[in-house]
Amino acid sequence: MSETKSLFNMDYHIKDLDKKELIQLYINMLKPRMIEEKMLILLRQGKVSKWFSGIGQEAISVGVTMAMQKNEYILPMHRNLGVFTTRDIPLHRLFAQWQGKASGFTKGRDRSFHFGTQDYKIVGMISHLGPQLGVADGIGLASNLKNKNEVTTVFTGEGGTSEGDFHEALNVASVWKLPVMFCVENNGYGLSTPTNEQYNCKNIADRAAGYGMESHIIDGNNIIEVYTKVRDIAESIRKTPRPVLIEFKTFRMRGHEEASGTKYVPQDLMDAWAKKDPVVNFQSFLKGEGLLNEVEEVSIKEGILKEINENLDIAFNEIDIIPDETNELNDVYQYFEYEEFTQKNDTKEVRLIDAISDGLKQSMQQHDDLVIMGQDIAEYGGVFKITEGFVEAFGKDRVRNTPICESAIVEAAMGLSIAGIKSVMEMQFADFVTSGFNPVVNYLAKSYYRWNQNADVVIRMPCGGGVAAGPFHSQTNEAWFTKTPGLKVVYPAFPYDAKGLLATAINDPNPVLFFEHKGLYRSIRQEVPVDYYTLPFGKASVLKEGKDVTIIAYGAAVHWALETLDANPSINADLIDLRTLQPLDTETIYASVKKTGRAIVLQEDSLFGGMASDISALIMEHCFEYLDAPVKRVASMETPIPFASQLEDQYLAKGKFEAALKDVLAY
Ligand SMILES: Cc1ncc(C[n+]2csc(CCOP(=O)(O)OP(=O)(O)O)c2C)c(N)n1
Ligand SMILES: [Mg+2]
Repeated sequence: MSETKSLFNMDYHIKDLDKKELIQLYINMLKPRMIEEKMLILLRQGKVSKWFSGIGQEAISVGVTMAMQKNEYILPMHRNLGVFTTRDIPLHRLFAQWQGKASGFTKGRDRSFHFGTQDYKIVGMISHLGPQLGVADGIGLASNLKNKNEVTTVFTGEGGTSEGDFHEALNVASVWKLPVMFCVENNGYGLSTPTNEQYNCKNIADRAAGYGMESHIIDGNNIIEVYTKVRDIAESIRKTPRPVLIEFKTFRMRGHEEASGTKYVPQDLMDAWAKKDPVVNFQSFLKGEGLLNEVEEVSIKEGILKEINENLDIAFNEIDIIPDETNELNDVYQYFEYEEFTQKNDTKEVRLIDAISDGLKQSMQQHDDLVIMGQDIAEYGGVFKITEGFVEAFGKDRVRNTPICESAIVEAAMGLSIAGIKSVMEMQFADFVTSGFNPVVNYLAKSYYRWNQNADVVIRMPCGGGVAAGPFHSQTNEAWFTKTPGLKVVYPAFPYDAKGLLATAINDPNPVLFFEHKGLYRSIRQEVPVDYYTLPFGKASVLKEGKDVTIIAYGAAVHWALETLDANPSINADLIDLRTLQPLDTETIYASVKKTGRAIVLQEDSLFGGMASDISALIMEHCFEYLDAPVKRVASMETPIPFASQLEDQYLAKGKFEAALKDVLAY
């Protein structure tokens, strides 16, 4: 077969493709087109909710998916229906997903294409667009670590390339030589914003040079060009793992979403691109070449229409979900059967920092594919030296220095989890989690609830004040995370707890934020079992027992309370160290308050919206009749954390605790 032009002069260089493959490409493009045409009718009838059209862009979804192997992950966007249909997802499940029915992929919990499915190796987007680029990095990393020679493909629009996630993901992929195809569908607009208001380089592909990465520009409306070029690029990546940036030139033929229209798009632009319709052109080419006749065309269309209608019937006939609170709550966290490893008698006195380091090292031995990632953690040993000697013991594959890309590394950890690998990320300082905040609270936290994909990730958070480090190296920001369903939050105050709880955090398949108080790292010592052991989440420890008042604290505040009690031996108090904040051991709190009738909650964070407030409210709701005094919260000042030590001393709650405790007792 020769090189031929289609009706509107699109060049098709069909190379080695035979008739069967060409017809398959055609069918695979026609199916999403016909589904969309049906959806537009249903949308007008109010039978489906929002719709983001991929009409005119089918060649990209279909060509790319056909170029991938079925075992390779694809991370599509909101206009990539063709990815889902080409992977042969049963249409009734797709339709059920769009109608919020149980047989969709998210049990009605998320809409449209916001889902993933391990069965089809598809990882759907979250609304924030960019984060999946870094998730693809993690899946690519897993392929390299397991020598799988698989390519991961991730999509974004040109609008999404303006997000920091894009820059971070490409940078990490390039530095780590990850086998990821970054596919940018440049369709002229991001919502109403044209490309000249979105970026200021000629081609998005040009950016690859800046990341030290290969790039290609492909006519996204030409199915043959998309398929054959991407097939060759993918094959080459499998042989030589590396990231490649591909810019597909295409156009968005309908509104951003159906209700919003296209008034802002110049008509001549629309007309010019209509002539490049990927389906119409390819069909005319096939007919011109004698590869498709009228009878075959009609039969193909009838077949697809029948499939659509039959599957729509199945989805429409499915009953609506009946809400059940227990079902919802049970799916926030993956079930985890805590396994107790009992400590041996052999103990050694160590500092908090040593306990964490030993615990981490033993978990690396326990789980032989556990990966740890963080800034300066390899040869340098981390800024606190927790991972000193780890590279020598476990190698650079498993002990990974990262670029300063907090978002991309949290996302990569998510990707590793999708590919079945546990990871621990060291946030250099807990303060810097803000630069990776979105993927923590929106991706890691919500993934299991949305589509039953756990995030087997621990983020270590060196935190806390009292070290004269100023507003950006002293925060204790646990309340940002205890607020978010889906995350577990651990906050030990002692070496023994830190080591055992870290082991459990790593065993637990859910995302865990593990707070480590920097001020305690080298100041607190304890006899700690030498061998590997675990401690359960959700069990506070009662450090002192007394009958007059309940003191509830965690982290450094536990030590402030201990000092206060040591200085006031006449005070007869229960002192509860929470150890984990999510899950929270309310049972121990309530039992103590019911005994003492008085409660004071001490936290290092500033007051409003912190743990102390919620614990106080819980005591009020559950123990009101037992209280002899109002519950007291003691916390740091409502200011950022100041640097100068006399200001910091004034800021911290420590200095206010003793008086407040005496007030509660005297009430
Ligand atoms: C972080 C974030 N900011 C803004 C939006 C709103 N939004 C959703 S899609 C979109 C346009 C995306 O444009 P582009 O990446 O070019 O993809 P296209 O829709 O053109 O396929 C915008 C602004 C969002 N979902 N997330
Ligand atoms: Mg766009």
